[in-house]
Amino acid sequence: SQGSGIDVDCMTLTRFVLAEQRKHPEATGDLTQLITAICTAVKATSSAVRKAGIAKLYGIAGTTNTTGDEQKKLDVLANDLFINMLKSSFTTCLLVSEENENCIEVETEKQGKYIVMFDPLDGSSNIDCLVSIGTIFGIYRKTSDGPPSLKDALQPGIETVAAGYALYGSATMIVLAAGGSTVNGFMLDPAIGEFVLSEPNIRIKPRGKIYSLNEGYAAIWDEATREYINSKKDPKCGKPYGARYIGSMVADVHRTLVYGGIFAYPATSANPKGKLRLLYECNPMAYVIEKAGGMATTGTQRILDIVPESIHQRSPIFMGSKEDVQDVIDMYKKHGKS
Ligand code: P6P
Repeated sequence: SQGSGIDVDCMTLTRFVLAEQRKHPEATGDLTQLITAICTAVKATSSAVRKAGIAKLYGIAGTTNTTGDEQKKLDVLANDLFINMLKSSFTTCLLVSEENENCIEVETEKQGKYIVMFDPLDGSSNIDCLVSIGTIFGIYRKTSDGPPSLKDALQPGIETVAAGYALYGSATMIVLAAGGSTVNGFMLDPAIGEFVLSEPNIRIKPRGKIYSLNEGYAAIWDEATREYINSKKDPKCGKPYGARYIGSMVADVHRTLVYGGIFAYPATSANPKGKLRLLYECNPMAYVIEKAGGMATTGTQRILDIVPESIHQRSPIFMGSKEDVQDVIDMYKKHGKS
């Protein structure tokens, strides 16, 4: 910078994605346009989240979403922003949102080749106590002939074209895995309203020292989860792991990516498929974690290999440092599940 504090050559997310696009002569620029539209929706959502306490934007909107949670105004606002920005980017043909029971088909005249799964404001139960919340998105290509339909939304996570999340934390950051082999973090600079590359090529440690899950369900975990978590708290050798749980997936997964360790939302006898949704929570986060050198499993199956059967289906998930996740896979094998 030249004393004014402004970096006159800052690497914005738009520049970064454009440079990535230029590496592929056949690229049409649609993905660049799509990711730019997502950035706009994230900036507007970030502004609303930061003002919530002042503008009284939070509070019950009086409607409930498909999962029965009471929708808060910010949920509704974020969902409308993403739907409108994605549709008006002319790059999408089908959308799946946590807030909408059915797939959203883009009007014919605005259709493009991409399908986007997203959770516009994940962790919304934390809004009123000002705990960090986030947006999660996964981008797929429409490969079938004919008009977009439900089957186009039921692709396994391995078909992901790009995925990432926005964290509305002490700062607003987008972490993006866009096709290439690296994961990159972009911090929103409010002075210029741009996402600027701040964490290039994020890699997750092979092993961490933190485990992260809701221990309130310990009595209804399966035996493999119980024995694994006990081995973190009272190891036969080595030091116990630390426990951290925010209860907001984007915040817990981002800490896991940056510090290492393992995040889990396992199956319980009450919820045999756990709580987190495959299409717009598990898959995008699993894609980012794998691209950063980590792993993501149900305990017996790689998350990205699951062939979805419905758009809001849930999946148990253990994700993070590959050696920690491998320990879970070995534990499930020990308990006769593979
Ligand atoms: P629990 C937030 O409501 C959320 O969907 C995720 O962001 C978070 O990881 C999980 O649910 C927390 O669930 O059962 O631990 O409160």
